[in-house]
Amino acid sequence: MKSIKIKGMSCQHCVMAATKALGAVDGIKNVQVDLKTGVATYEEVNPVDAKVIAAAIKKAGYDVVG
Ligand SMILES: [Cu+2]
Repeated sequence: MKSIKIKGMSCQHCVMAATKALGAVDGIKNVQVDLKTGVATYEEVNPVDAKVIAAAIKKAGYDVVG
C-alpha cells in the first residue's frame, strides 16, 4: 500500500474527484482518500512514476504535498 498527501480538498466531492483521478491512472487500484487528513492510499499493480500521479491530481484541481 502506498500513500500520498493531497492538498486542497474541502468536501466529499473533492474526495470523489481525487479518488477518480487517481484510480484512472494506469497501474493504480484500490484508492482510498481521507478528507480529514488528505491522505490517499492505493495499490500499485505496476510501478507508477510519482510525476504521473501528481499530474493526475493536479488535473483534478488539487495538489500533492511533499
Ligand atoms: Cu469539494
